Amino acid sequence: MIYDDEMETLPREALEALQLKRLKALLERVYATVPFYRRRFDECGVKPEDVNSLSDLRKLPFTTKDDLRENYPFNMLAVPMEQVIRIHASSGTTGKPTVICHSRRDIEIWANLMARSLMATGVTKGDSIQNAYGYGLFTGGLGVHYGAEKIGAAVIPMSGGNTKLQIQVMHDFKPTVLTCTPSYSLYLGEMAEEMGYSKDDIYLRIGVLGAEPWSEGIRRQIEEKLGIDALDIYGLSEMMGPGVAIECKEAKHGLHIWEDHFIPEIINPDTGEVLPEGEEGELVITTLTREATPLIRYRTRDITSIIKEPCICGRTHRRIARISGRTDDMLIIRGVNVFPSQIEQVLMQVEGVEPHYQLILDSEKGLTTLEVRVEVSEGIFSDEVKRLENLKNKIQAEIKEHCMITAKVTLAEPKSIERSAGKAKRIIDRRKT
Ligand code: DLL
Repeated sequence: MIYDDEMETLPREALEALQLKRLKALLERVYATVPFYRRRFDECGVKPEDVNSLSDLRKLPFTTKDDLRENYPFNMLAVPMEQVIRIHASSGTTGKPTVICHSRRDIEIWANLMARSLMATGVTKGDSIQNAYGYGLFTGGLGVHYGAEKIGAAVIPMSGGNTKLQIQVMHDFKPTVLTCTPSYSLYLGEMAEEMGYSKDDIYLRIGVLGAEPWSEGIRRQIEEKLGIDALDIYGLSEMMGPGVAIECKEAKHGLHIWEDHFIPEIINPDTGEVLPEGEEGELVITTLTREATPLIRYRTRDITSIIKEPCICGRTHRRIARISGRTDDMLIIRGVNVFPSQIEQVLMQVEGVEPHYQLILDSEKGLTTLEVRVEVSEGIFSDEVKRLENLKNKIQAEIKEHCMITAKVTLAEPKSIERSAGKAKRIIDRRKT
């Protein structure tokens, strides 16, 4: 089912005309109201009226997370503070948090895009949604909540954590949809088992999972454990939150990015050059309709590509490939670049390995070393030492073959790696900085 038939299936030509109209209006607006943008545009020698086609967007400078930090908290505002009705901030593991303000219209559009997204995964009015994304400054909880209400589904505002209660509710209230991070959904599946419930005791049919990278291997594990269709949802606080892009249930391949509100570009992260459609690089997004904190050519640091082929679902908005990592998460092990997702893919192919792992970085004589700590299943762990040793060697060899790096592999006891109610923390950096 399609939430907004007209917009979601708008012919490409009309969609691009709408983008250009919105882009021009946006540039006029930010140039007039945000000193930061006026200064940046002036430095580059461009005026809003120089942008007359979508490809002219390339004339404009990028905006980065550092720009948001330097303008902390409210210097990027494009509307008077009285028009702001909500303020979110991202956690800021490195440095100050980034602050994003929303006008009434921003919240309304976000709710609509979330409604589109949920419906694309197969959620309808009759569904009830166990929303286990965190409510608070994090955008997951409230983002899903407003979208679910828009389509008239019943939301259970659980937020993250309190895992035993989540299972009780999942069993007793019979929700049909689960929204949380992929890693938390695995933990919920594990806890359900521990509490003596099987797949047949829970009634979930769909999982709308995102906020962190995950692989096809993890998807299979989640679908199997919970008996659901697990779909990928992408978003970031800077754009609004969840619902920027979504996998549709028809293709279950690539995520439609809502192009009437966002213009995606893929760039070479080192040179800033725009890459041809289909090539992998850093995703850059321009917000077309955001009022309070519009962003021009915002560098997301997320790595993906644009899928050229039209989708079988009939939506005309292009798809981005599953996010394969972040530019700042790339590991360099003795000169070889590797993303955590590549290691995850290898691990998920090995029988007896559980979807819980950590990548521990350390340094030895100035060089980065990597330890892959991965849980193995119960049966295997109680096996004889020799078999464990063989498994370890096998994982090490597979990593060497597919990622071209040498990693130390440690097998961890089942359930020994800490579980998270939100985004999993998989990289532990012990290098001295
Ligand atoms: O994570 C918003 C969100 C909430 C998205 C719920 C989906 C569901 P931030 O905390 O600002 O916002 O983090 C944004 O998380 O730049 C990506 O690196 C990562 N991310 C989000 N969704 C995905 C995904 C929310 N589906 C950052 N796959 C982004 C991979 C994702 N990474």
